[in-house]
Amino acid sequence: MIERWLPAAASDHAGALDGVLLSVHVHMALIFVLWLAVFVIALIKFRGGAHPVATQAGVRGWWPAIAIGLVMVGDVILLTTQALPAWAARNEPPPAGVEPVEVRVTAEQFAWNIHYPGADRRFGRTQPALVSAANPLGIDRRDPAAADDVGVQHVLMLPVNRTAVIQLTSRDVIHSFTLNEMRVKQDATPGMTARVWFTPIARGDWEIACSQLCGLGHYRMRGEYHVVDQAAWERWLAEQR
Ligand SMILES: [Cu+2]
Repeated sequence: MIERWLPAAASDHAGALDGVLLSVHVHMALIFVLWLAVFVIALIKFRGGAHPVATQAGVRGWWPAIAIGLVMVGDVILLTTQALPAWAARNEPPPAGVEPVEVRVTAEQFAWNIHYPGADRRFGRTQPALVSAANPLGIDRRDPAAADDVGVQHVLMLPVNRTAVIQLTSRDVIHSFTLNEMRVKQDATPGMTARVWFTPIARGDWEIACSQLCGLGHYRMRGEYHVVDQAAWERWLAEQR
């Protein structure tokens, strides 16, 4: 129902998060309508014409407590049945038994540097001293594990229906790695590596956004991400090497 106002839901957990969003909005809409009704009733009932002298006593009764109690009950139901389970599922490690695609993403002002480990599934050594325009990740090609590694800027390529694990960090300030269609948003913090995982379930071409105001060039800190077939993904990786 809420999907029509949202970007495409293209990961397997997107439905759960959209469900939380919908429930929160329904909850807030109900509260808004009821408070508005109380407000309008109060405006009419306690208008100056009917009450020339103000009373300091206020309104007595159980209704205010019942109303606030109902809101709290609604909040607790929402938290325990939807929000906390969805959050807990995101914090679990990726499901055992599946072979995830692991990618490192290093944010910087104002770029996304993306490191693929290649066919050996091992990330080669990186060294800050080797960082240059041609090698933004500083991949050390003398390391055998780095021989088939791929380092690119701004292009995240993922195979469909395979869990992707992103190891995310930043080289300078805090950025926020955002894949709207995957319902993924994670801060990239210098000195820390955050792990975020998801499973794309639909093919498509979308945009990586930075959703943390990170400097003057924040607006142009965009990348692209593509979810493609396994074969197309392997072909693309081979082409990059
Ligand atoms: Cu940024």
